Amino acid sequence: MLKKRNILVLLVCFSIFMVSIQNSTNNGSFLVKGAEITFQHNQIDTAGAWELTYGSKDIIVAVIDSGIDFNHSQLEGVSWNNSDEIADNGLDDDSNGYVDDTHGWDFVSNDNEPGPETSDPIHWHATFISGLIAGKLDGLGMVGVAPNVTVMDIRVLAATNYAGTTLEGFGDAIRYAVDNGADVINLSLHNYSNSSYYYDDIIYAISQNVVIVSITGNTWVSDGGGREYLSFPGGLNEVISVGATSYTQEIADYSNYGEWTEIVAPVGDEGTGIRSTAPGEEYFYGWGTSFAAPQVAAAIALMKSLNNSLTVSEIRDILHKSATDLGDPGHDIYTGYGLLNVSKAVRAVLDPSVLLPPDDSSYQFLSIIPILAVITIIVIKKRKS
Ligand SMILES: [Ca+2]
Ligand SMILES: [Ca+2]
Ligand SMILES: [Ca+2]
Ligand SMILES: [Ca+2]
Repeated sequence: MLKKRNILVLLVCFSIFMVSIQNSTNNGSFLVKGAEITFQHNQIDTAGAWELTYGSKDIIVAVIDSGIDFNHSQLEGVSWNNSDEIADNGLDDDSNGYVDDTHGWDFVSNDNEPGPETSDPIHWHATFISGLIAGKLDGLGMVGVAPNVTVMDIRVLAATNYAGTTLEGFGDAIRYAVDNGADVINLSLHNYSNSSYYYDDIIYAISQNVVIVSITGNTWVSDGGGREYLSFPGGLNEVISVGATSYTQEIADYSNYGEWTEIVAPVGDEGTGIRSTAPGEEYFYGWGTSFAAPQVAAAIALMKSLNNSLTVSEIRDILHKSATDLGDPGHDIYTGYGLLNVSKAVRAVLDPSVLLPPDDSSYQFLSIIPILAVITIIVIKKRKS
């Protein structure tokens, strides 16, 4: 009986709304170390965070997605490697349940090569996400929010970018990430029905202090009625649900929303979007909430690079309080607590006082400035006369 239900679930799991691609140019970019810092870095103040850290190699972001092309020059040296596993000896040397898993696992084909294979092509989605997380800061191509962290490659999506595994397989993928040292898990995928098949694995991750970041999803309905739509795992209380904003910092036309929206990150408008890495040394533009979540996951990786003893709830609290409020004051259903502010979130790890509202004395100081200016003008006038 249970088996039959599993098969039914398999047929409906993970309808991923992604993203068309086209070339475009974005305004509002500036240069850091010769690299073009595009609009999203400008809006979330990535460069401010980099004054404290580019991330630590010890911090691992698991990208549970479509498989990553680490041969891309901007992703060189980014891949997690399982140092406890000996390659190609047919043995599970580290006894983690997976044979020869030297750099992640493919839960679609059930093999040790989550990345590109001739016989089993990957979709570009995960490579694009990995660039947004950890693309190198070398003045070429593009750069991620946390250019010095490590990315773990775990594949659950088939070459079509839709479900390639069962919901239990998805749960196993989460558990693999946790058991092999992930600090943050990025889940840029969603399903319209909740499932108990992987809920215990989500709970397990949180119990091991692993933060899970997911998406509000995209329904592409522009008339307003259909976009308030709950999907999973982003809709779970335990998971950070990230929506997307336009170039002008409004909720993007394609971004789902609701009470469960926790924070938003800039992806840009439908039809132009954001730039990142793609398989075969390519750069694509894409849009969708899939590319908002990795910016938040990378921000958390920077925070953990400074202090890896922060709890999941402490990290969420900092993200809420450091976010730039958008729309109606306070948390709202469209943009949650507001736009990701990486600089402020990272600073708050070392100095929580940056999260406090400005106190009265500083307001009084500001109000003195125009009075002083008026006095100065009067003095100058008097001297002239
Ligand atoms: Ca193993
Ligand atoms: Ca082995
Ligand atoms: Ca494979
Ligand atoms: Ca608000």
